[in-house]
Amino acid sequence: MEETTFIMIKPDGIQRRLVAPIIARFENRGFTLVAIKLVHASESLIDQHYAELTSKPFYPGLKQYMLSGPVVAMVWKGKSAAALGRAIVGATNPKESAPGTIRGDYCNDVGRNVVHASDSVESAKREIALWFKPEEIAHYAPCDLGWVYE
Ligand code: DAT
Ligand code: MG
Repeated sequence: MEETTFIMIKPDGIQRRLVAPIIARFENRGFTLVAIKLVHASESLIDQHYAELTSKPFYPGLKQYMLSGPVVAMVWKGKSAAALGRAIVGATNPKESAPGTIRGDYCNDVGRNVVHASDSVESAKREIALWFKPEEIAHYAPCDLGWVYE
């Protein structure tokens, strides 16, 4: 239950006023919100966040998109948070993201896929450390945990 994942609402998610519906998906699934902030990222932050992708042909467009407005950076906690977070967000390419996932319900194009989710426990640790200082992470136990988890 201590696992955490990094979820980010991308600039199009904010511009399209999807912040509340996206957050609701994680709350409804029993995740615990432990960090949240609105960030207009720097070039260096985006380069570090997407370090594995900087040589891809689509990277300049991805970077311009990620710098085009603020994002909502969040850390969510829960059992299998990284894997479950990916499942809630859906496949990278909206053509493959299933209805019922965030991308499957709100996106049309891979370059405007409204939300990011860490792809593994290791990526989550790296991304959380990149976007948040340790003191920005809250430590508390929601009162309904016994009703979310057996
Ligand atoms: P994900 O965001 O599902 O983890 P990723 O890490 O492979 O996917 O890529 C990061 C983002 O880059 C992705 O959300 C959208 C963009 N992207 C990935 N592949 C792309 C492609 N073939 N063309 C355009 N944009 C792409
Ligand atoms: Mg990824």
